[in-house]
Amino acid sequence: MCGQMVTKITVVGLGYVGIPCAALLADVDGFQVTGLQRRSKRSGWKIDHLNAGKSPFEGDEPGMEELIARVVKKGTFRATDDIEILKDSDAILIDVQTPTDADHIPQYDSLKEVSKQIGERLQRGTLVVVESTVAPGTTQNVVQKIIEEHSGMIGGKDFDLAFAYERVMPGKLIHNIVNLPRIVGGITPKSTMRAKEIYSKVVKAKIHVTDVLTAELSKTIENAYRDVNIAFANEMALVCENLGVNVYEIIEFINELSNRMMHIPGAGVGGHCLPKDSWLLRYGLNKYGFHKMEPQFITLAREINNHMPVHMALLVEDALKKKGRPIKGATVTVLGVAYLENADDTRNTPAAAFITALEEKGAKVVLHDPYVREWDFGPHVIERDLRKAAKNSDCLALVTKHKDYFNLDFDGFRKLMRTPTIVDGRNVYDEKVVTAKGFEYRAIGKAGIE
Ligand code: SAJ
Repeated sequence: MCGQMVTKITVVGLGYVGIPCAALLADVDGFQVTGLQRRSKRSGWKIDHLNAGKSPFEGDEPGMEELIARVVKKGTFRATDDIEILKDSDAILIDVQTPTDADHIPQYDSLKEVSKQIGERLQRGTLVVVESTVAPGTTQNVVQKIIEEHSGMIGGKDFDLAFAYERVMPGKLIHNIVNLPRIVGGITPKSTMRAKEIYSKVVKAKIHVTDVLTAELSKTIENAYRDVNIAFANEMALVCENLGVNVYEIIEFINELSNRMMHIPGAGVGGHCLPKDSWLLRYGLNKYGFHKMEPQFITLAREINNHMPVHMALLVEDALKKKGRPIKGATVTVLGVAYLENADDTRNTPAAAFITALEEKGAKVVLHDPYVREWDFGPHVIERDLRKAAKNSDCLALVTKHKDYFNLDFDGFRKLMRTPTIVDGRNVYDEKVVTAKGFEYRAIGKAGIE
């Protein structure tokens, strides 16, 4: 690096997006990256963990361990909770959480706090990039305003600002940042070009440049599109269950045509983005639109998708009933609490609504997940040993398609369990095989309530 200008980058928020992004940038010659994270009770441990060169992710994350070890060893990456680092940054990337509340209103506490901290320490010429998903209009109306207010500087003149959304998902964190196209929209063409310049060092795919509002809308529309598609698949799954037909067979027929892509129904839609991005879209529209307009499609899709875990509980109840066991007092083993297969991520997992629905019916739940380390959901503990979790149980209810659930020893489990029933929320088991082993089988989209 001798003689080369060093670009100092600070990544604020060390979560599923911030960590891989910071580590990848730190692997670029000439970039010196600091990850900034509050030393909170829940995630403060990550700072020391990362500085020791270790990956904090539990699920499979190809390339992550090596990458973090390498950049820490090289000395181009470190994590800290010292916000003064913001003063010493050429570029600041914001990767904090932007959840929505029970009324679907975005909770921008972290985003606003970070914007204020940046504003108070901003040096002229710094580039700020929002990577967190936000309601359309937020980068300019919230982030820019707060930074300007606390710095006395003007966005686009004294500092640059852009929105550049990520497309990561657990299990593919590095892969998606490097290989998926990126959309970058700045508040001025100069902001856009400066942000693009940074991403061009790590992104191998196309980087599209646009304005900030288009980039923000693109993110929320992209995820609303996926949510609506999944809702359609879920509704068709309920239709097929009701007519005694296997929806997955139909999906295969349809998707054989190269321009069709029917989505996959299931036990529910979770994750940090899909369950809330439609609400962000609606919020931005209500707040910054020219006229009042209530979007209908995306709202209905949210309702349909949110109903799936409740429907799962009805399937459990029906399977148990068939075996002569009332759900009240029954023990249900939940297979998987992560929202995505082979990952440790529980954000907005449909397992939560499913467990609540089961408990409302008087069932006792035992949770199993091979990847999830901790989950802040009531007094429940997560069992790691599948056989222990199934012992004396009345139902195995699969919520997450973890590979660990693929080849179950049905004979062994039938002997372990008090009542042999299986409810399959992700089309993992073959009805014929399972019923031949003496289980009562219910499944989303193919073996419904008769
Ligand atoms: N799901 C279904 N049926 C499907 C697809 C997904 O029920 O056909 C469910 C999953 O089980 C899961 C939820 O939806 O609970 C979300 O799954 P996902 O595969 O969309 O995963 P996310 O939310 O981690 O990632 C999405 C990604 N979008 C796509 O793969 C098209 C990712 O690219 C985005 O970056 C991410 O949202 C995000 O951060 O916005």
